[in-house]
Amino acid sequence: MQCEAEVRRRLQEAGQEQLLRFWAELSAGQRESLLEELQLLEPGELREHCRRAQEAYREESSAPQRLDHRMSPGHPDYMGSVRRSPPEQLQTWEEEGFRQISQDRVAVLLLAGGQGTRLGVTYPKGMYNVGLPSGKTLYQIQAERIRRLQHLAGEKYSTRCTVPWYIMTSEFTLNPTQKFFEAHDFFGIDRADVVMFEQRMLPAVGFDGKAILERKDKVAMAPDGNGGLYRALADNRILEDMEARGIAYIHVYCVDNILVKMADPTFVGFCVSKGADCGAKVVEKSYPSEPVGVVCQVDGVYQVVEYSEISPETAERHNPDGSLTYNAGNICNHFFTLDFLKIMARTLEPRLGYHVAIKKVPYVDAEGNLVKPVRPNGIKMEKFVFDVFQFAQNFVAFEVVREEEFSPLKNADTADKDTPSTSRRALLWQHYRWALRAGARFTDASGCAIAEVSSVPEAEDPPAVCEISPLISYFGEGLDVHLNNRDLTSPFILDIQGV
Ligand code: UD2
Repeated sequence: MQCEAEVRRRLQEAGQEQLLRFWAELSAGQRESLLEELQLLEPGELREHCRRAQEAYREESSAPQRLDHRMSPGHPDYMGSVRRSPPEQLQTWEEEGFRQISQDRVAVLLLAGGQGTRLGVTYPKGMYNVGLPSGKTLYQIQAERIRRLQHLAGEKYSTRCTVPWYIMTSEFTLNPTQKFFEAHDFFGIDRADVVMFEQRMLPAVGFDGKAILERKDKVAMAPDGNGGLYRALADNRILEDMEARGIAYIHVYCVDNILVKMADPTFVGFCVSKGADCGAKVVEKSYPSEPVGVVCQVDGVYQVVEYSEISPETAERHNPDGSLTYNAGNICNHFFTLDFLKIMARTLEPRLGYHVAIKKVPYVDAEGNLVKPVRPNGIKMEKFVFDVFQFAQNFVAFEVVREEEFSPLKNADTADKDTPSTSRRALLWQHYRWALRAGARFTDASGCAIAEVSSVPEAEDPPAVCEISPLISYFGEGLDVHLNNRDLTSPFILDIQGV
């Protein structure tokens, strides 16, 4: 380990020697952990990071970055759609996806390094239980979907296949995620097929261009955004692992969408059939100011424009037929070929720009008191996973049905959107619809029939509660054999123990 004098010299070189200002007060253990943290910060990079953060903050506060005048919706040809494609076409794509999965050519990659601050829990979001009758967490649901998918693809093509699960974590989420998976025996997945790796962290910077101390012996660090993926892939030799397993296609998704269709064969098959190197799933925005990014073109190349980068007027723009002009809501479900990821991680990553987020960052003041700021005081710099779209040779988008595929968990139940309750309801409504389609009828505890309801009032629970294990059905398939012509008492759970 480097000694204090060496670390001090490096910090001086970076213009950040304030990080050692409490040195004299620290115990031997605290000194050691601070030196350990600081020696990882390369002086040139640290100086540049702090300079860039301050500059980005100044630009952002003088004139927020708006991209409106450079945006266009893109040519309709790049977009496939579940709603607008004939069933035979969807089936062809699905078969292609299953074929690739059955040959061990498809992996899923979960972005799980975020801090989940809006949800307000101290543990990783994937460990969250939204209150389903089974009590399953998001991680368990996802694991069971992978297992079912392997089974379906294997059955179709008479193979034993594997969909490896790569999980990008950060300093905040790696340990608890590992422990959680171990405590649950990897939810029945072979642990060799679950590969966790860590993204990098970057110092949070004050408005004066100085990195912030969150304790006397600890720099305030934050993950480098979900676009930190590309550096993390290179740092951890993940692409080599994929190559060794024969993976060609990767479905990247974010942790908080309870309806996520991992390695969705239709989406994978669509992208593969189009010869795409890069693809995104989208849903129609539900209202103009909805906080999702929109997939569109900027200066003629595809990219996602975040909700913060678009003015209310542009978000409100309508086409002559009444539809929204910028309607393709990004749901953080991306397709990449391994070859594309290799080019990104090994060559083009430095060309991805940073996005600036102004946040409240707890810090120690000059007197050494811990302060929880009431107003934003710090700059965090992040890269975004979708910023690579601009480098795609053949970018495609695939529009899916929101009720079937997108219900993110972002906020605590005190909010009215994207909460544990809305996620739980979205899943229970979906399973209720599947059960009805399979021919089930519902009764209450006293045996009275519960009338069927087909529309989905967002704020209400379905009339009957029915939860179906992903180990039994991935997208509603194969339920007739379990549910046709059956009277089910609500609440009803269909799990493998009951089959
Ligand atoms: C993301 C999308 C947004 C929209 C929305 C839909 C990005 C940058 N924005 O916005 O366009 O599609 O989702 O739900 O993708 N994460 C990391 N490391 C980090 C930061 C985040 O792994 O340093 C993960 C995080 O754990 C989560 C995902 O990235 O799984 C999305 O992060 P978020 O919830 O902060 O993104 P959000 O909701 O602002």
